[in-house]
Amino acid sequence: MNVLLLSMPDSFEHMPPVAIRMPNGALTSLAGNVDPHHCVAVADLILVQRQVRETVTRIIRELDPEVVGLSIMTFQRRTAARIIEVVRALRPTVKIVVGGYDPSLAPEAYEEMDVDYLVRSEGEVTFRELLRAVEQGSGVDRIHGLSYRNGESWVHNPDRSPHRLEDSEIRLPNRDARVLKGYTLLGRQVDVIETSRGCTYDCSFCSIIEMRGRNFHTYSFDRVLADICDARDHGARTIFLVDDNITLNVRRFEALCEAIIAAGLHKLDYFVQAMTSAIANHGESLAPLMRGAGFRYVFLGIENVLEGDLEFLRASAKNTTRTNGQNTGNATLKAIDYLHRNQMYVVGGLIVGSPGDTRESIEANLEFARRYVDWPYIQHPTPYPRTPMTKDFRDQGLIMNEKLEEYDGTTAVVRTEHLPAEQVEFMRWKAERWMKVHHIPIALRHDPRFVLFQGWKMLAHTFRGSSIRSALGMESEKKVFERYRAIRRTEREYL
Ligand code: B12
Ligand code: SF4
Repeated sequence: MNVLLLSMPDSFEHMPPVAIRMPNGALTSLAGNVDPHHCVAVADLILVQRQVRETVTRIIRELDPEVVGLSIMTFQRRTAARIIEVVRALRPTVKIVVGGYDPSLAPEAYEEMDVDYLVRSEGEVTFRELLRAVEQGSGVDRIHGLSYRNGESWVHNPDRSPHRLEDSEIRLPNRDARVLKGYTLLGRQVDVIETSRGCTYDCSFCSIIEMRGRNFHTYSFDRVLADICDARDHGARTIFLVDDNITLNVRRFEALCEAIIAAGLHKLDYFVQAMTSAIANHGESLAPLMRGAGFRYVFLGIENVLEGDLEFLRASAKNTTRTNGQNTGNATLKAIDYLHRNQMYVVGGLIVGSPGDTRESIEANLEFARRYVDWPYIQHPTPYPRTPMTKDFRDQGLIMNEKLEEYDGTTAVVRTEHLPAEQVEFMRWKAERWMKVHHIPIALRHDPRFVLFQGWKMLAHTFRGSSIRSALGMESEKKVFERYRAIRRTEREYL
């Protein structure tokens, strides 16, 4: 059968498509795990953000798929609904399947759409079984993890347990299935790799626990190294490790760094997400190994520098440093110090706008970011389906905006007890633009060609909304902010 898999074009403020266009790892993993006689095409629509309708139409005409699958996050739901309409109009009898975080956590939202099947949580085996059933015209009622339309109603089969990745059931991704080009991270071709899945923490803003429960499974190093080689052979020079929490098992992470070095794969650049506590408590041995293996940017889940906010976010435990078995305070500064001493850069993941936040508490976090992080990745708490935080915000009546396409992390959709949502967003936006400018000399040293040719576009993106009048101080920052928000609104209309 011909199968088309699509990821959505929607991006958010910290992923300017001029500089960052990453592949969706889920779709190549699905493509690598269907029965081999199927012909699968993967199209990451982030690569054609301004030609979505034309591209989907062209690929559907060329491939003539019997099944079309879409991978969807919550802020992409509206775009997904529009793409589904386009696909249905072109091929009325095609089977449409949705999967990913949003369909898994809010399946009811898809029952109103013209969708045939919905895959909940991990998809490789469920999707493989679904294609077999569609091809053979057999029933789907025994496929775990699948929901399907049955006349006017929907049937939700029992859940599928998380895969034990250790048993090698999940084969390598199929990167040959990609039909669009142009992946980049600051001018170098980028690819994504998984070494593990799952997390045992339960931060209140994170969707992971509702998605798959509290567990942690790992791929063998042989498989991970083969995956990195495959990404490199497909042209990647930068690798993004998309593990939910690779730092849960620090000894394994250290051994992985050693394996990357031993395999000679340390000449690639690596990006990874990490907990501050793991880096702070094991940085002495871990950080030099990471640097040796080629890690360059580390996305640190700092979340907040104030204890009260960390408690609300349920993120205190993963941000605590320990000395001689005793908790000895916040781990963030120690973690940053280890990374900096080993020539790595810190992408500072912070969340501002929790219910108790005041102007002063937000400013304390922004000031921290100005002083210590190399690249800010500051977001607002966003009430994604079924997270514990969503319930807290709803109970307190603090959710101000129900337009899901604006749930992109940098649009404040909740207010605090003391500040309106817009004020929270304004403070972050104003501070963050200048923090990004400070990183340009470092990017210039590493990627001079890219920064010289594309740097101005990145600056234009960062400062969109500004004008000559505002640069001369003849217009207020609030006015520029309003223009920026209007531009964001039009950007979100992908088709
Ligand atoms: C890596 C990652 C990123 C990377 C993305 C790199 C990339 N291009 O892949 C970066 C850092 C750039 C990123 C950015 C964002 N992310 Co993010 N990210 C993740 C993370 C850590 C892992 C996702 C991943 O790749 N997993 C590996 C793949 C294989 O698993 P998977 O995606 O779940 O796919 C499986 C199933 O879902 C299913 N499936 C998925 N799609 C489909 C489609 C079909 C047809 C089928 C059948 C099955 C299926 O099968 C797959 C294989 O088993 C998750 C989870 C977490 N712990 O935080 C968050 C997460 C997905 N991100 C999230 C969000 C909100 C964002 C941002 C909007 C803001 C932010 N928080 O940073 C931006 C938006 C990016 C953009 N487009 O502009 C949310 C989504 C919540 C929601 N309800 O929508 C998550 C869950 C984090 C959270 N807050 O809880 N992210
Ligand atoms: S540590 Fe990271 S992956 Fe784990 S629950 Fe918290 S935010 Fe989610």
